[in-house]
Amino acid sequence: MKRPAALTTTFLATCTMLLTACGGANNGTNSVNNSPNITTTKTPGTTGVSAAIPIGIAFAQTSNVALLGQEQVAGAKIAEKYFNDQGGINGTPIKLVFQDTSGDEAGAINAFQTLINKDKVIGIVGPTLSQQAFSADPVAERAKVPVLGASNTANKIPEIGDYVARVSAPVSIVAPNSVKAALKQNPQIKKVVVLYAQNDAFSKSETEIFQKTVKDQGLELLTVQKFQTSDTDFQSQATNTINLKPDLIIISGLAADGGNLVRQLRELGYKGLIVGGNGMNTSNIFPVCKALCDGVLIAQAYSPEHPGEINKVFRKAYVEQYKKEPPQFSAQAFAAVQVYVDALQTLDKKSKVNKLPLPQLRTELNKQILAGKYNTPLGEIAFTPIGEVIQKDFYVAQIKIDKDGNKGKFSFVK
Ligand code: 1QQ
Repeated sequence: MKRPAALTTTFLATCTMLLTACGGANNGTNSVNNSPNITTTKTPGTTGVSAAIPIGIAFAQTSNVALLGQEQVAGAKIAEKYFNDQGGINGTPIKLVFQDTSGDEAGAINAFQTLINKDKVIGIVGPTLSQQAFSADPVAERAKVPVLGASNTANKIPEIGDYVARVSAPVSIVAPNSVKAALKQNPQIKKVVVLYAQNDAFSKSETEIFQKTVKDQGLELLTVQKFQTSDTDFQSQATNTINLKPDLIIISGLAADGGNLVRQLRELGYKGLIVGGNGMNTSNIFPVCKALCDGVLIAQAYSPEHPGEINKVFRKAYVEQYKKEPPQFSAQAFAAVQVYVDALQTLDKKSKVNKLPLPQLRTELNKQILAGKYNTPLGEIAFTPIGEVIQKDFYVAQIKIDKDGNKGKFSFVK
């Protein structure tokens, strides 16, 4: 058996790539930034943002969840530079304040508390996972600080509170597209196995949608198999799955576990189509399943080809820096920062934002976010009164890995 060796190699490869990503759980100290904050209040009771307007960014920069979070950091940084080059908020620059959420709830709560109480941000983008949002967003809600989810796609995220909205379209709208794309590629598909990570809120929410889609499409659901996002050995689930001879396998998990599951299904001989969910929507799974990632279908809430000026600018900046097409998580993070910038600009024209007391600015900004329309790289978006994103265009991509098994890309099929 060469599986254990392959597993170790994969884990090491992932760690090397991420540098700090495999350092373990957040102990609550590594996300605290002790350097002086140039945007600290100078005028008592106001934001005192003479230097820059601080926007909090709470993404996973360590742990396996950084496989997803690092793409978000990239998108947010491109937005910061672009909008400041354009003059910021009517002449005042924005400053993104990054706090690492790591991969769990405690890390996200810690990052939110630091951003709200120490960094005195006007609003927050994040956290990376819905699993984290259900714990951390209520902290912002109680403090009356706006939160924009840039990657939270589980059911009932906007319902967390009045100050919670998202630019990331929900699983109910995005996920069915990939199953339909699979049926288009292989109309013979009848029998389906669904697998999901039972310790992750997003995966549980997405699998419900996948299971409903399977039934709605008149397909037979052979079995539902569960795993944990921390699992690396999927021998039993993969064997149970393959023994039932499915024509399609649908996985809801995160990047490391999802990638390993794909790899082990292929190693055990599965030849049919695989649909992966949003947690696998990153080229950071390529080092995990390598050539065996080839062919996985994943629905997308962003296409690099989306027409429109702002997407051209974003795409060009991303390609110049990273030498590949921008991924969905980067585009959504850019869009979330843009929503803050556009809303602040509108608000600033009514009453100068750096003159408003911070609590009032946070509340006014929250109202303005929900009222606006935004022309982003995701297309034109707006929000329902409870903060759910309204977005028009969705896509499906398929992973294509080069012959040598080392490089790959997301190729759009719809
Ligand atoms: C969620 C997600 C993640 C997989 C995105 C990074 O969609 O947790 O809601």
